[in-house]
Amino acid sequence: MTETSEIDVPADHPRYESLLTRHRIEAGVEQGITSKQGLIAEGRGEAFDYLLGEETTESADAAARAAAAHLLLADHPVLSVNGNVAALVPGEIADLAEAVGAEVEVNLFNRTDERMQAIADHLREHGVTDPKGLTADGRIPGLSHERAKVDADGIGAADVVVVPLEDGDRAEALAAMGKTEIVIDLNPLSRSAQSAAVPIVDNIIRAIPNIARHARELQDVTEAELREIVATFDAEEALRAAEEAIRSGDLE
Ligand code: PTJ
Repeated sequence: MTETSEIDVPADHPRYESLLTRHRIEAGVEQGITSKQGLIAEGRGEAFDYLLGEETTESADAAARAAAAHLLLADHPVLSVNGNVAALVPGEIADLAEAVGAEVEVNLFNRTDERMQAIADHLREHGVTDPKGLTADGRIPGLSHERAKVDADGIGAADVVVVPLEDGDRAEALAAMGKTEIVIDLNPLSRSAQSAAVPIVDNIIRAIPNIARHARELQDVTEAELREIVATFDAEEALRAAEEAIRSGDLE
C-alpha cells in the first residue's frame, strides 16, 4: 500500500511536498500561529521552489554543511522561529536545536502576544524545551518597536543566528548587529539572502533536517576542520549558483 500522511495524498504524488506544505501553512493560520501574510510568503516561496526543481541543489547542500559547521563552532547559537517556520517544521527545529546545542527563539514580524504564546506552546508540544522570545527585554537597533523585540539573553546575546523566511529589513538589521547570519530563503535575490554569511537557497522543509544531518556527521571532526569548512564557503558563489539553477532548470 502507498504510504499516506497528515494529508490524504500518497507520499509518491509528484506535488506531495508542496501539498503538505500548503496544508501545514493553512493549519497554522487556523491555529493562530501563522499570519495571513504568511500565506502570501508561502506562495512566493513555492514559485521559487518550482523553478529550482523542488529539490536541494548541490550548492544548497554545501551551504547547509557550512551552516552546520558555524552552529557547531558557535558559543551561543539561536534558531529564530516565525509563524511560517513554526507551522512548517516545529519538530525539525527541535531536532536541529538538540543536534547543535542551540536555543530557539520566537521572533515575529507581525508580533502579537496571542501569536507569541500560541507559537511557544506549539513548539513545546513538538519537543522544544523552553522557547525564548516572550521576555522581549532586548531590541534590534534601527527597527520600529514591535518588530525589534528580542530576548536580551537569546537573539540579543547570540553569536550565530539561523533566520529562516525573514523579511529583508530585519535580516539586514540583525546582520548589522555583527551576528553571523544563516538565512534560509528560496529567493536568492532577496535582501535576506544577500545579507547572510550563509544563504541557504532551499525549502525550509528540506533545509532544516539537512543542516541537522550535516551537524551529526560533523559532530566528531576537529575544530580546525570545522573552521576550514566555514572559511572555504563562498556566499556570493552560493547565490550565483542558485540563480543559475533557476535560469537553467528543467521544469516539469
Ligand atoms: O510570522 P511573522 O509575523 O514573523 O511573518 C512571517 C512572514 C514570512 C510573513 C514575513 O517574514 C514576511 O512577510 O516575509 P517575506 O518578506 O514575504 O519573505 C519571506 C521569504 O521567504 C520570501 O523570499 C520567500 O521566497 C521565502 N520563502 C517562503 N516560503 C519558503 C521560503 N523560503 C524557504 N522555504 C519556504 N518554505
